[in-house]
Amino acid sequence: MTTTRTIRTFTHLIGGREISSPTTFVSRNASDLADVLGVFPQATIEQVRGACLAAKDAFHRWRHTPAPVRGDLIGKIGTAIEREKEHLAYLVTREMGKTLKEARGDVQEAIDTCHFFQSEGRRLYGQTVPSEMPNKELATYRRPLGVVGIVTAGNFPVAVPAWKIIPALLTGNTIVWKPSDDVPLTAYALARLILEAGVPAGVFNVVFGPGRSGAGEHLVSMLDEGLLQKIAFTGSTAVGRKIGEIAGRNLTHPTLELGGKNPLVVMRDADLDNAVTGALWASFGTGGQRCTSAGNVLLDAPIYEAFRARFLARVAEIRIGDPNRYDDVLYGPFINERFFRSWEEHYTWGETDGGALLYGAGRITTKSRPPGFCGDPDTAFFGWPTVWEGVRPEMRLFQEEVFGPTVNLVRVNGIDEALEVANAVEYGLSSAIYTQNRLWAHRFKDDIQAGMTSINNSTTGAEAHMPFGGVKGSGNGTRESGIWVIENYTYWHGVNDDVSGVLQLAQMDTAYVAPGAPFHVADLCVPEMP
Ligand code: UN1
Repeated sequence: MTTTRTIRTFTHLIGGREISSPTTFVSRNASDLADVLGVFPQATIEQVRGACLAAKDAFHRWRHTPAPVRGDLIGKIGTAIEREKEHLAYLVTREMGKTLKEARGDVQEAIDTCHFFQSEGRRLYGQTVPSEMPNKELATYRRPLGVVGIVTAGNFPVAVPAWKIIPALLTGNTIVWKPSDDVPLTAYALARLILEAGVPAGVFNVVFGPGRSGAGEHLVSMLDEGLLQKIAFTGSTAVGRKIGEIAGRNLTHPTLELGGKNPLVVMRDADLDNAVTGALWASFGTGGQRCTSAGNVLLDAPIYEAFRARFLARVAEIRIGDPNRYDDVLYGPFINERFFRSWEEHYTWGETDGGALLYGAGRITTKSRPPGFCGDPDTAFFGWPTVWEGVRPEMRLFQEEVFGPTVNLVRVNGIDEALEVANAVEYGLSSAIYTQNRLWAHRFKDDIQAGMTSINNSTTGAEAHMPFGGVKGSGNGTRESGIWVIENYTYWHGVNDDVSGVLQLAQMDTAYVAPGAPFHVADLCVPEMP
């Protein structure tokens, strides 16, 4: 659908001002690439530096704004997002391509995050600690880090930025945010709601542009200029490693939320209907474009054939199409052409590695469309739901994140092999097991190498106040959400307050109690112990 409405040009939001750039890019409707949603500026390195300097100038005042007052502002951000929930969700569906139901969930996750952190402003506890000296007090304080650079992906355009922005603001940091160039319109809308709530000029700044050779790289390079005290990133493991190196050489601790190839195990005693529904949603919900999507479904040998038959029957019924026009589709288009191309390439891995293709035929076109496809496939990049079997841990199909609608069925025999195979992947973000056996469920949650585990539920769908993050190739151990994220935006400051009026030397002047003469219990043992 081509429209005749005027296309609006947007600006960066830096230091309370609207700033344009010499070069621009456009945002498109993910389901109809001819539909342009807006024109956005591409920040130059000078503009990114300017944004960091604005954030640096604003830091002193913001860190001295009392935390309960900052919390109140977070509450106002939540209220603004809640008020605009339907419109924001509409933008998410158009720009990113997830269904409206999921888009509402994406926005709700940001509202939940605001609700959580609003009261955290009244609870940013430190500790009082006993001293070994008289008339001396010890206490700990959480201190903000300074200017935080935030770089986010396009698949959760509201929730994932909020996971970073909200706790960073609450704890007294100032921010420069570079949203994904797949979703600048949603990002702009979210940013305006954050500013509307009353965030002082310079505390929260937004720069637009591409990641590679653009605003994203410029922002990361500000670590080397000493203008950022932290970078927080959600995206691929390859980019995360590079950011981690730059952050490391500047002795800063980045937040890195990276890829996943998440295992979902179905044991022989599982409720198969529930497991098939869960596996279908985990693999194909959001078109597989969640870092928590299931990549390998591990099936216990006795139920392998039964599961496969039921799963394939359900896959053939999946409804796919433009979620703006069809409200019953399971998934829409690829977020961008790059994700489509790498998903398309994974078909060649299957051929090279010897995986057997059970279902799927690459890009959906007018000549090649699955039975559940609705509408015109040529308006964007849509992919067939794809299912492989005969996949083993040494294969690329098993190991690498694809970020698209594809899943591998992997045969295992018993809980020991299920765990061994589930842990054979280089990632460790999410995981799931379907079983009624409490011991198997217990062993899985005890031994699985992952940051998150579901028992009888999908690998996706973490709640907004649980620790989100992974192990191994999925990140550097930082966590988002809930109380755990606060560690990543503050440092602990230990304070000794000596009111004694004299120099008291810890460890040396401490009046440890002198022990009395030793008492030997053996003296009471009559007759003597053999
Ligand atoms: C992501 O894909 O980067 O747990 C985040 C989930 C969502 C968040 C996913 N709540 O699937």
